[in-house]
Amino acid sequence: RPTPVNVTVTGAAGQIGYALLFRVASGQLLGPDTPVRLRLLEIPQGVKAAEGTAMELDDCAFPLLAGIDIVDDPRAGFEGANVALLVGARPRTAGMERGDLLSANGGIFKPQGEAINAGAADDIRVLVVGNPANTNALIAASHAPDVPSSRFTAMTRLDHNRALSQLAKKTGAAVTDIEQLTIWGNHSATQYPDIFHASIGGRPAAEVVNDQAWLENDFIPTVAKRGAAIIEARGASSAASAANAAIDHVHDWVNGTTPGGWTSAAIVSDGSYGVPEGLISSFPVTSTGGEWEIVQGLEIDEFSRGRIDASVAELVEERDAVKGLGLI
Ligand code: NAX
Repeated sequence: RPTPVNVTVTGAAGQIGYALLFRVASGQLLGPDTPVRLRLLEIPQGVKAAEGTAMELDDCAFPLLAGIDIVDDPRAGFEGANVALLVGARPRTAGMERGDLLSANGGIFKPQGEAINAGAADDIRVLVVGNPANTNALIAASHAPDVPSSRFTAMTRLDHNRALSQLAKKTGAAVTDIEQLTIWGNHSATQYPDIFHASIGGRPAAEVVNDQAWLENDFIPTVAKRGAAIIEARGASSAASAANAAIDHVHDWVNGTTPGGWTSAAIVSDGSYGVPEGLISSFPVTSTGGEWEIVQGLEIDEFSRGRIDASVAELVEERDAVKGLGLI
């Protein structure tokens, strides 16, 4: 029997945690042949609820689940971790300024980055889900100097999946017919879902859609503001779909993307497409051998350029703000 992979999940008692843990334990994160040992990292107030979730995990008798530990100390949380899903974060509450939000999250992601640096396994792979995800990933990465920055990523896969689904609905295609769609930039309302390199059943997506007004006034805002629409409808933010996207992201990172296709993930920029080096920004990506790679050589027209630049400008602002706060 193979050695279990250590998967740490922060915010394990939250709603995404509840939707995520059962899928990790059932083998959907790493595949049907890989046993997992779960480490649930919560704040002290969250420990009891995490224990309840662990009881339910026990009650599933998952064949691949090799054990569960629950901790409230980041050092213990990341000791020996191979995969870290950083879900717990400080949400924006009424009256909170952006600086307050970034500071509060710096107080979470700085010690977590340090703990990953101190104790995680050499092959550690980190996915940040907790918002502001790109900048939280940047904070964590900057406090883990011994871990390659390519191991810190942030989630835009939910945005990617939302875009796939909207495009399928509009064109009557199956989601599996759509390829090479991209989310660029920040996981925020400025993100740019780009269909100009996508194909639907082998035809250029923009040609199949043939409706620039729909693209600008419907598709892009619907994808970018989907999170708010879910809150409005459900009375709670996206949880199962966010957990699903986290599973997709790590699964593809570890097992590889399908040949010829690509997906979207926020990874550290090497300067590609004019995105300043070091920012954690969403790109079209492939994964082989456990490493993300940015798809190169795409032609970016003026419309897309403006959208990408606007989202990247927001990431630069967030980076400068956390720099100003001494968080990176
Ligand atoms: P919940 O409020 O249900 O759960 C968050 C959990 O994190 C709580 O149990 C809390 O005790 C725990 N927590 C807080 N600080 C912690 C720390 N320092 N260490 C460990 N645990 C800590 O939120 P939930 O709905 O699960 O959402 C979690 C995060 O995902 C939020 O920041 C949310 O904004 C973000 N999202 C990101 C998405 C993305 O696409 N990147 C989409 C979904 C979601 O909105």
